[in-house]
Amino acid sequence: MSLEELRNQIDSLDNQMLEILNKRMEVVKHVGELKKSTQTVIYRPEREKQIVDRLASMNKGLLNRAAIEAIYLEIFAVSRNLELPERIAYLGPEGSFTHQAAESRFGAMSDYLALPNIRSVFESVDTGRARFGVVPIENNLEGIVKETIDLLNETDLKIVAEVVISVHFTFATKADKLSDIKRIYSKDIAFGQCEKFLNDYFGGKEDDFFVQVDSTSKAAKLAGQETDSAAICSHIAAKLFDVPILFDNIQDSAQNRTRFFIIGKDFINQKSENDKTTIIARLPEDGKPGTLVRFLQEFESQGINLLKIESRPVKEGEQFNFWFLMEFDGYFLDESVQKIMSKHTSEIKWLGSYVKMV
Ligand code: PRE
Repeated sequence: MSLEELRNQIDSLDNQMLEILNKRMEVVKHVGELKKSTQTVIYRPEREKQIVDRLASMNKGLLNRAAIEAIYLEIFAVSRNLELPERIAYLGPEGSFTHQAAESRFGAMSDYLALPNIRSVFESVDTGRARFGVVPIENNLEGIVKETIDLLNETDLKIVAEVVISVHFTFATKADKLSDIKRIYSKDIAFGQCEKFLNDYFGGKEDDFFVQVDSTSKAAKLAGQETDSAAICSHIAAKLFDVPILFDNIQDSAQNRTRFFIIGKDFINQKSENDKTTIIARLPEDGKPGTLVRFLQEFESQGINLLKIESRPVKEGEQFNFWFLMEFDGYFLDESVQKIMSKHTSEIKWLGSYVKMV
């Protein structure tokens, strides 16, 4: 078959797809109206996952799960915007890994707001300027993001979903050849995480060849303005500032993953088949030995699998007291979870139950 004939086939399939997508949007519009009349929330991560799971399991064609998911996340983002335009605040700048995490969940169509720090993301959600916020919670190489868990402790915002993305650095430049490059911009952490690549390609260069800037997005922006510079940055930043990617995945460790929380106000997910719950526990500080051990044993006796426990110092008071951020398998209304939560109502703050991604 000729290229023209093949393209004609594609055009006709695209026509059908457009028609079907518009039909889907008609139904979505009705869902939006129904939700408006019943004051129900638009974003339903567990329903979105159910749709992707179902399609991936029945799929017989060339698309793999990741492709189906990528296409559907955009469809969901358009659907949600049709139901009610929602603004998403994230820890900026534009092109940051948090931006990448936000886009991976809310698609390219949503209305995004890049904010300079984690506290302002919480504030914008709390005051209703944004419907959801996206903040980092932990990185497998660098550990927990203390500011995020402290703000979850201080505010009444809830965890709507978790997103995990692999941190891949790219090497982007407008230079035609590597030998034309006079400087590389990036952030200190990114230089540190791409040492092997830098040694292999730029070993022996003077120190001022490597220029440290505040963010990898800024690096991409600068490299986009000069034809003899390069940036080590995220994929999304290179795309955003139109800098061609010369090498992808240049980080030393393939295991660099960051977990993000999507936060919202007054948000409760419905139960899915695979939920995780996050709580904060402030146990009595009566000085008696074994308080924490006994609390943890309650999870064991209820058959609940604990996933994480992080301790944080209480800021007020003269003593060194602690509170704990804990995560475990299950939904907050499960009988076993309720047994513990109802016994410790004054000591437990529920932060959310959401679809488990890791
Ligand atoms: C829909 C859109 C947004 C939600 O996050 C989940 C699903 C969809 O496009 O399928 C529809 C919808 O609003 C819903 O099923 O609750």
